[in-house]
Amino acid sequence: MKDKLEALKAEALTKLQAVNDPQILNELRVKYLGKKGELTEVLRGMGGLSAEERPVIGQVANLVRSAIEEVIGAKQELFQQQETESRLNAEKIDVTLPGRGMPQGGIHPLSRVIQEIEDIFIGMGYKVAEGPEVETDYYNFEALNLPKNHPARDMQDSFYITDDILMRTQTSPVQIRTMQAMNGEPVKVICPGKVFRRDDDDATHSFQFHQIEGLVIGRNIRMSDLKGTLQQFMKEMFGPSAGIRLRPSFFPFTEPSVEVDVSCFKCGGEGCRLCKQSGWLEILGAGMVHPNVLRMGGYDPEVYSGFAFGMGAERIAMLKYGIDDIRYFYTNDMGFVKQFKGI
Ligand code: 2U9
Repeated sequence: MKDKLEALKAEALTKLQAVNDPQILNELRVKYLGKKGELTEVLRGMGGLSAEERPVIGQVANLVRSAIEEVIGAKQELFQQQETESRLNAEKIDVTLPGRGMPQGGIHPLSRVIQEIEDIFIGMGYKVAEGPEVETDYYNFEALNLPKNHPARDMQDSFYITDDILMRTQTSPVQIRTMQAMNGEPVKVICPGKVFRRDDDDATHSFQFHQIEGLVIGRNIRMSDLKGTLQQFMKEMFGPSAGIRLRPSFFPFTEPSVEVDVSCFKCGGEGCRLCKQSGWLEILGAGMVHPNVLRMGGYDPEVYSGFAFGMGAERIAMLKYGIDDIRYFYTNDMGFVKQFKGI
Protein backbone atom coordinates (compact mmCIF):
# COMPACT_ATOMS: atom_id res chain seq x y z
CA MET A 1 0.00 0.00 0.00
CA LYS A 2 2.85 2.31 0.80
CA ASP A 3 4.28 1.66 -2.67
CA LYS A 4 0.93 2.44 -4.21
CA LEU A 5 0.85 5.77 -2.39
CA GLU A 6 4.44 6.63 -3.39
CA ALA A 7 3.65 5.72 -7.01
CA LEU A 8 0.54 7.90 -6.87
CA LYS A 9 2.57 10.77 -5.47
CA ALA A 10 5.28 10.40 -8.13
CA GLU A 11 2.71 10.32 -10.95
CA ALA A 12 0.73 13.23 -9.58
CA LEU A 13 3.77 15.42 -9.06
CA THR A 14 5.13 14.72 -12.54
CA LYS A 15 1.81 15.57 -14.15
CA LEU A 16 1.26 18.66 -12.00
CA GLN A 17 4.74 20.02 -12.73
CA ALA A 18 4.01 19.82 -16.44
CA VAL A 19 0.62 21.63 -16.26
CA ASN A 20 0.41 25.12 -17.72
CA ASP A 21 -3.34 25.61 -17.86
CA PRO A 22 -5.49 26.49 -14.81
CA GLN A 23 -8.36 24.37 -16.02
CA ILE A 24 -6.25 21.23 -16.37
CA LEU A 25 -4.78 21.97 -12.97
CA ASN A 26 -8.26 21.90 -11.52
CA GLU A 27 -9.08 18.66 -13.31
CA LEU A 28 -5.94 17.05 -11.82
CA ARG A 29 -6.85 18.31 -8.37
CA VAL A 30 -10.20 16.52 -8.66
CA LYS A 31 -8.53 13.45 -10.13
CA TYR A 32 -6.09 13.02 -7.21
CA LEU A 33 -7.66 14.71 -4.22
CA GLY A 34 -11.39 14.80 -5.02
CA LYS A 35 -14.00 12.78 -3.11
CA LYS A 36 -13.87 10.13 -5.79
CA GLY A 37 -10.19 10.76 -6.50
CA GLU A 38 -7.32 8.30 -6.59
CA LEU A 39 -5.95 9.08 -3.12
CA THR A 40 -9.36 8.41 -1.57
CA GLU A 41 -9.53 5.22 -3.61
CA VAL A 42 -6.22 3.98 -2.17
CA LEU A 43 -7.21 4.93 1.37
CA ARG A 44 -10.40 2.93 1.07
CA GLY A 45 -8.23 -0.19 1.10
CA MET A 46 -6.92 0.76 4.60
CA GLY A 47 -9.68 -1.35 6.17
CA GLY A 48 -7.74 -4.49 5.43
CA LEU A 49 -4.58 -3.29 7.24
CA SER A 50 -3.39 -4.40 10.63
CA ALA A 51 -3.57 -2.09 13.65
CA GLU A 52 0.22 -1.46 13.52
CA GLU A 53 0.26 -0.71 9.81
CA ARG A 54 -2.73 1.66 9.82
CA PRO A 55 -1.11 4.74 11.48
CA VAL A 56 2.06 4.33 9.43
CA ILE A 57 0.11 4.21 6.17
CA GLY A 58 -2.16 7.01 7.44
CA GLN A 59 0.87 9.19 7.98
CA VAL A 60 2.25 8.39 4.52
CA ALA A 61 -1.14 9.18 2.99
CA ASN A 62 -1.20 12.56 4.74
CA LEU A 63 2.29 13.38 3.50
CA VAL A 64 1.29 12.43 -0.05
CA ARG A 65 -1.83 14.64 0.20
CA SER A 66 0.10 17.64 1.50
CA ALA A 67 2.85 17.20 -1.14
CA ILE A 68 0.20 17.22 -3.90
CA GLU A 69 -1.65 20.16 -2.30
CA GLU A 70 1.55 22.13 -2.04
CA VAL A 71 2.31 21.75 -5.74
CA ILE A 72 -1.27 22.64 -6.68
CA GLY A 73 -1.13 25.75 -4.45
CA ALA A 74 2.16 26.87 -5.95
CA LYS A 75 0.83 26.37 -9.46
CA GLN A 76 -2.36 28.29 -8.67
CA GLU A 77 -0.33 31.18 -7.37
CA LEU A 78 1.85 31.11 -10.46
CA PHE A 79 -1.18 31.18 -12.78
CA GLN A 80 -2.63 34.06 -10.83
CA GLN A 81 0.59 36.03 -11.18
CA GLN A 82 0.75 35.29 -14.91
CA GLU A 83 -2.84 36.45 -15.32
CA THR A 84 -2.21 39.71 -13.45
CA GLU A 85 0.96 40.30 -15.44
CA SER A 86 -0.68 39.78 -18.80
CA ARG A 87 -3.55 42.06 -17.83
CA LEU A 88 -1.15 44.76 -16.73
CA ASN A 89 0.69 44.44 -20.05
CA ALA A 90 -2.53 44.61 -22.06
CA GLU A 91 -3.75 47.69 -20.19
CA LYS A 92 -0.49 49.56 -20.34
CA ILE A 93 -0.93 53.36 -20.45
CA ASP A 94 1.61 55.49 -22.22
CA VAL A 95 1.89 58.38 -19.81
CA THR A 96 4.16 60.24 -22.20
CA LEU A 97 1.37 60.67 -24.80
CA PRO A 98 0.28 64.31 -25.06
CA GLY A 99 -3.18 64.90 -23.53
CA ARG A 100 -6.24 65.57 -25.65
CA GLY A 101 -6.98 68.94 -24.06
CA MET A 102 -10.35 69.98 -22.68
CA PRO A 103 -11.99 72.70 -24.78
CA GLN A 104 -12.82 75.48 -22.37
CA GLY A 105 -15.76 77.80 -22.88
CA GLY A 106 -15.93 81.46 -22.02
CA ILE A 107 -18.64 83.83 -20.89
CA HIS A 108 -20.53 85.62 -23.66
CA PRO A 109 -19.63 89.35 -23.71
CA LEU A 110 -23.27 90.32 -23.12
CA SER A 111 -23.61 88.04 -20.09
CA ARG A 112 -20.32 89.42 -18.81
CA VAL A 113 -21.51 93.03 -19.04
CA ILE A 114 -24.84 92.18 -17.39
CA GLN A 115 -23.07 90.33 -14.55
CA GLU A 116 -20.65 93.22 -14.10
CA ILE A 117 -23.51 95.74 -13.85
CA GLU A 118 -25.40 93.46 -11.46
CA ASP A 119 -22.31 93.12 -9.26
CA ILE A 120 -21.81 96.88 -9.05
CA PHE A 121 -25.41 97.45 -7.93
CA ILE A 122 -25.40 94.46 -5.58
CA GLY A 123 -22.36 96.15 -4.00
CA MET A 124 -24.57 99.21 -3.38
CA GLY A 125 -27.23 97.10 -1.67
CA TYR A 126 -29.59 96.42 -4.57
CA LYS A 127 -31.50 93.17 -5.05
CA VAL A 128 -31.83 91.59 -8.51
CA ALA A 129 -35.44 90.95 -9.63
CA GLU A 130 -36.68 89.11 -12.70
CA GLY A 131 -40.11 88.71 -14.25
CA PRO A 132 -42.07 87.40 -17.24
CA GLU A 133 -41.08 88.25 -20.82
CA VAL A 134 -44.70 87.93 -21.93
CA GLU A 135 -46.68 90.71 -20.26
CA THR A 136 -50.09 92.29 -20.09
CA ASP A 137 -50.77 95.72 -21.56
CA TYR A 138 -51.43 96.89 -17.99
CA TYR A 139 -47.95 96.05 -16.61
CA ASN A 140 -46.04 96.99 -19.76
CA PHE A 141 -47.79 100.32 -20.46
CA GLU A 142 -50.77 101.39 -18.31
CA ALA A 143 -49.04 101.10 -14.93
CA LEU A 144 -46.09 103.03 -16.34
CA ASN A 145 -48.21 106.04 -17.15
CA LEU A 146 -48.60 105.09 -20.81
CA PRO A 147 -52.39 104.88 -21.22
CA LYS A 148 -53.92 103.53 -24.44
CA ASN A 149 -53.40 105.93 -27.35
CA HIS A 150 -50.48 107.65 -25.60
CA PRO A 151 -48.18 108.83 -28.42
CA ALA A 152 -45.07 107.43 -26.65
CA ARG A 153 -46.42 103.90 -27.24
CA ASP A 154 -45.40 104.35 -30.89
CA MET A 155 -41.72 104.21 -29.89
CA GLN A 156 -42.25 100.84 -28.23
CA ASP A 157 -44.34 98.91 -30.73
CA SER A 158 -44.16 95.24 -29.77
CA PHE A 159 -45.14 91.73 -30.78
CA TYR A 160 -48.73 91.14 -29.68
CA ILE A 161 -50.04 87.73 -28.69
CA THR A 162 -53.58 89.09 -28.19
CA ASP A 163 -54.85 92.69 -28.00
CA ASP A 164 -53.96 92.62 -24.34
CA ILE A 165 -50.89 90.35 -24.14
CA LEU A 166 -47.53 91.23 -25.64
CA MET A 167 -43.79 90.62 -25.45
CA ARG A 168 -42.53 93.20 -22.91
CA THR A 169 -40.85 96.23 -24.48
CA GLN A 170 -38.95 97.12 -21.28
CA THR A 171 -38.17 95.45 -17.98
CA SER A 172 -40.16 98.14 -16.11
CA PRO A 173 -43.15 95.76 -15.53
CA VAL A 174 -40.83 93.82 -13.19
CA GLN A 175 -40.41 96.97 -11.08
CA ILE A 176 -44.19 97.55 -10.97
CA ARG A 177 -44.66 93.93 -9.86
CA THR A 178 -41.92 94.40 -7.24
CA MET A 179 -43.54 97.59 -5.94
CA GLN A 180 -46.91 95.90 -5.62
CA ALA A 181 -45.35 92.91 -3.86
CA MET A 182 -43.46 95.13 -1.37
CA ASN A 183 -46.71 96.53 0.10
CA GLY A 184 -45.40 100.03 0.62
CA GLU A 185 -41.96 99.00 1.97
CA PRO A 186 -38.85 100.70 0.48
CA VAL A 187 -37.57 99.26 -2.82
CA LYS A 188 -34.02 98.98 -4.19
CA VAL A 189 -33.84 96.66 -7.20
CA ILE A 190 -32.25 96.19 -10.56
CA CYS A 191 -34.07 94.24 -13.25
CA PRO A 192 -32.02 92.73 -16.06
CA GLY A 193 -33.64 90.86 -18.92
CA LYS A 194 -34.69 90.46 -22.53
CA VAL A 195 -37.01 93.01 -24.10
CA PHE A 196 -38.70 93.04 -27.50
CA ARG A 197 -39.60 95.77 -29.95
CA ARG A 198 -41.04 95.80 -33.45
CA ASP A 199 -38.00 97.13 -35.20
CA ASP A 200 -36.01 96.60 -38.38
CA ASP A 201 -32.67 95.04 -37.46
CA ASP A 202 -29.53 96.90 -38.46
CA ALA A 203 -26.06 97.48 -36.99
CA THR A 204 -27.45 99.29 -33.93
CA HIS A 205 -31.06 98.01 -33.66
CA SER A 206 -32.43 94.58 -32.83
CA PHE A 207 -36.02 93.38 -32.36
CA GLN A 208 -34.78 91.75 -29.17
CA PHE A 209 -32.19 93.17 -26.80
CA HIS A 210 -31.30 93.32 -23.10
CA GLN A 211 -32.07 96.03 -20.60
CA ILE A 212 -30.97 96.66 -17.08
CA GLU A 213 -33.30 98.93 -15.19
CA GLY A 214 -33.04 100.13 -11.63
CA LEU A 215 -35.58 101.46 -9.16
CA VAL A 216 -35.21 102.97 -5.70
CA ILE A 217 -38.25 104.01 -3.63
CA GLY A 218 -38.30 105.36 -0.12
CA ARG A 219 -38.88 108.50 1.92
CA ASN A 220 -36.82 111.54 0.87
CA ILE A 221 -35.25 109.94 -2.21
CA ARG A 222 -33.99 112.89 -4.24
CA MET A 223 -32.52 113.71 -7.64
CA SER A 224 -29.12 114.10 -5.95
CA ASP A 225 -29.35 110.44 -4.83
CA LEU A 226 -29.89 109.47 -8.47
CA LYS A 227 -26.94 111.57 -9.59
CA GLY A 228 -24.59 110.21 -6.91
CA THR A 229 -25.63 106.61 -7.60
CA LEU A 230 -25.04 106.92 -11.34
CA GLN A 231 -21.74 108.74 -10.82
CA GLN A 232 -20.54 105.88 -8.59
CA PHE A 233 -21.80 103.28 -11.07
CA MET A 234 -19.91 104.90 -13.98
CA LYS A 235 -16.68 105.07 -11.98
CA GLU A 236 -16.90 101.36 -11.19
CA MET A 237 -17.87 100.48 -14.76
CA PHE A 238 -15.54 102.76 -16.75
CA GLY A 239 -12.77 103.72 -14.31
CA PRO A 240 -12.22 106.29 -11.53
CA SER A 241 -11.83 109.24 -13.91
CA ALA A 242 -15.33 108.77 -15.40
CA GLY A 243 -17.52 111.85 -15.08
CA ILE A 244 -21.22 112.21 -15.86
CA ARG A 245 -23.43 114.83 -17.45
CA LEU A 246 -27.22 115.06 -17.22
CA ARG A 247 -29.35 116.48 -20.04
CA PRO A 248 -33.10 117.11 -19.80
CA SER A 249 -35.27 114.51 -21.48
CA PHE A 250 -38.76 113.01 -21.41
CA PHE A 251 -40.09 109.60 -20.39
CA PRO A 252 -43.73 109.06 -19.47
CA PHE A 253 -42.76 107.12 -16.30
CA THR A 254 -40.33 109.68 -14.84
CA GLU A 255 -40.61 113.41 -14.07
CA PRO A 256 -38.20 115.11 -14.36
CA SER A 257 -36.36 112.86 -16.84
CA VAL A 258 -32.73 112.97 -17.92
CA GLU A 259 -30.34 111.48 -20.44
CA VAL A 260 -27.07 110.53 -18.75
CA ASP A 261 -23.75 110.77 -20.56
CA VAL A 262 -20.40 109.46 -19.33
CA SER A 263 -17.11 111.15 -20.24
CA CYS A 264 -15.50 109.17 -23.05
CA PHE A 265 -13.29 106.49 -21.48
CA LYS A 266 -11.27 106.20 -24.67
CA CYS A 267 -10.11 109.81 -25.08
CA GLY A 268 -10.84 111.07 -21.57
CA GLY A 269 -13.15 113.76 -22.98
CA GLU A 270 -10.74 115.13 -25.58
CA GLY A 271 -12.87 113.97 -28.49
CA CYS A 272 -12.32 110.84 -30.62
CA ARG A 273 -14.05 108.56 -33.11
CA LEU A 274 -15.87 106.58 -30.36
CA CYS A 275 -17.53 109.69 -28.88
CA LYS A 276 -17.90 111.35 -32.28
CA GLN A 277 -15.59 114.17 -31.12
CA SER A 278 -18.03 115.20 -28.37
CA GLY A 279 -16.06 113.83 -25.42
CA TRP A 280 -19.27 112.21 -24.09
CA LEU A 281 -20.99 108.84 -24.53
CA GLU A 282 -24.76 108.55 -24.18
CA ILE A 283 -25.27 105.65 -21.79
CA LEU A 284 -28.64 105.66 -20.08
CA GLY A 285 -31.94 107.34 -19.31
CA ALA A 286 -33.19 108.12 -15.83
CA GLY A 287 -35.46 110.29 -13.73
CA MET A 288 -37.62 110.68 -10.65
CA VAL A 289 -40.50 108.19 -10.64
CA HIS A 290 -43.71 109.84 -11.88
CA PRO A 291 -46.37 110.31 -9.14
CA ASN A 292 -48.89 108.31 -11.23
CA VAL A 293 -46.44 105.37 -11.38
CA LEU A 294 -45.82 105.55 -7.62
CA ARG A 295 -49.57 105.47 -7.06
CA MET A 296 -50.03 102.51 -9.39
CA GLY A 297 -47.33 100.60 -7.53
CA GLY A 298 -49.12 101.23 -4.24
CA TYR A 299 -47.09 104.18 -2.88
CA ASP A 300 -48.45 107.57 -1.79
CA PRO A 301 -46.48 110.18 -3.81
CA GLU A 302 -46.99 112.67 -0.94
CA VAL A 303 -44.96 110.39 1.34
CA TYR A 304 -42.71 108.40 -0.99
CA SER A 305 -40.45 109.35 -3.84
CA GLY A 306 -38.04 107.40 -5.99
CA PHE A 307 -35.66 107.37 -8.89
CA ALA A 308 -35.34 105.00 -11.82
CA PHE A 309 -32.88 104.42 -14.62
CA GLY A 310 -32.60 102.18 -17.65
CA MET A 311 -29.82 101.13 -19.97
CA GLY A 312 -29.28 98.78 -22.89
CA ALA A 313 -26.75 96.01 -22.16
CA GLU A 314 -25.81 95.70 -25.84
CA ARG A 315 -24.99 99.39 -26.14
CA ILE A 316 -22.70 99.27 -23.11
CA ALA A 317 -20.97 96.08 -24.32
CA MET A 318 -20.51 97.61 -27.79
CA LEU A 319 -18.92 100.77 -26.38
CA LYS A 320 -16.77 98.89 -23.89
CA TYR A 321 -15.41 96.28 -26.32
CA GLY A 322 -15.49 98.34 -29.52
CA ILE A 323 -18.13 96.15 -31.24
CA ASP A 324 -19.61 97.88 -34.27
CA ASP A 325 -22.59 95.63 -35.08
CA ILE A 326 -25.23 94.48 -32.55
CA ARG A 327 -25.95 91.36 -34.64
CA TYR A 328 -22.62 89.81 -33.61
CA PHE A 329 -24.13 89.12 -30.18
CA TYR A 330 -26.78 86.77 -31.54
CA THR A 331 -25.28 84.94 -34.50
CA ASN A 332 -23.08 82.44 -32.61
CA ASP A 333 -20.02 83.29 -34.69
CA MET A 334 -17.26 81.40 -32.83
CA GLY A 335 -14.61 83.77 -34.18
CA PHE A 336 -16.47 86.60 -32.44
CA VAL A 337 -17.24 84.96 -29.10
CA LYS A 338 -13.78 83.38 -28.73
CA GLN A 339 -12.20 86.85 -28.60
CA PHE A 340 -13.83 87.42 -25.20
CA LYS A 341 -12.67 84.18 -23.58
CA GLY A 342 -9.77 85.55 -21.59
CA ILE A 343 -11.04 89.07 -20.92
C1 2U9 B 1 -40.69 102.16 -12.94
C2 2U9 B 1 -40.53 103.51 -12.97
C3 2U9 B 1 -39.63 104.08 -13.81
C4 2U9 B 1 -37.00 103.17 -16.13
C5 2U9 B 1 -36.27 104.09 -17.04
C6 2U9 B 1 -35.20 104.83 -18.82
C7 2U9 B 1 -35.33 105.98 -18.13
C8 2U9 B 1 -34.53 104.73 -20.14
C9 2U9 B 1 -33.92 103.32 -21.97
C10 2U9 B 1 -32.45 103.23 -21.97
C11 2U9 B 1 -32.01 102.65 -23.27
C12 2U9 B 1 -34.39 102.04 -22.52
O1 2U9 B 1 -32.69 100.24 -23.25
S1 2U9 B 1 -33.19 101.49 -23.62
O2 2U9 B 1 -33.72 101.63 -24.92
N1 2U9 B 1 -34.49 103.52 -20.68
O3 2U9 B 1 -34.08 105.70 -20.67
N2 2U9 B 1 -35.75 103.76 -18.20
S2 2U9 B 1 -36.12 105.70 -16.70
O4 2U9 B 1 -37.97 103.91 -15.44
C13 2U9 B 1 -38.86 103.29 -14.64
C14 2U9 B 1 -39.01 101.93 -14.60
C15 2U9 B 1 -39.93 101.37 -13.75
C16 2U9 B 1 -41.69 101.53 -12.03
